[in-house]
Amino acid sequence: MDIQVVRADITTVAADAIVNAANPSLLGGGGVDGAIHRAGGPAVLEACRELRATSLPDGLPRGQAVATTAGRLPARWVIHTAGPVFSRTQDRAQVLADCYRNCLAVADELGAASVAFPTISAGVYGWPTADATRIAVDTLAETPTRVGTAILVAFGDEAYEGYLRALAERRG
Ligand code: AR6
Repeated sequence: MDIQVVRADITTVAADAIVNAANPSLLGGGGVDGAIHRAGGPAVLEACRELRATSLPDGLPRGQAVATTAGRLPARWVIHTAGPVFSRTQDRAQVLADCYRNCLAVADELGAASVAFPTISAGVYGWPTADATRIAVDTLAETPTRVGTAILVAFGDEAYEGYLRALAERRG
């Protein structure tokens, strides 16, 4: 899989699927979640409510992922995942890696050729950006998938530099 890094607002990225750093309720919030619901329009929230009423009555477990329509966004699907709140214990890092792995698994089921990711857990959930970007790069590079292109969307300089550093270290 080709891994690209861009500086952008993810709601403007025309990938087949964009990933939402959501929460277990799936019913919206701040940060990138708020931006995606605002730009995608009511169809995205409607699809999330439908999931809560059917397959996910208790919400989306952290580390898991589920797809909905992208509404008015320039993407075909939104893949929602709920990241872990930061703590220094190793199992929390596994849950963050699970978010990336499960988003790719959902993208494979959809047949998405390109997937754009925000820096999951690096905002409201408090994960240090340098560590969050490294987990993103390492997990995406090491997960088998039919997705051709992963687009890492940096919303600031720290994330942009973190992605580039993590990629450079992998490429030696
Ligand atoms: N495009 C790309 N990246 C963005 C955008 C955007 N429009 N807006 C923010 N980011 P956060 P989390 C970056 O807080 O830490 C919500 O309330 C941001 O700079 O959106 O996983 C949810 O409902 C940061 O690098 O998500 C949950 O309750 C990254 O996206 C909770 O926040 C993630 O920041 C999830 O917290």
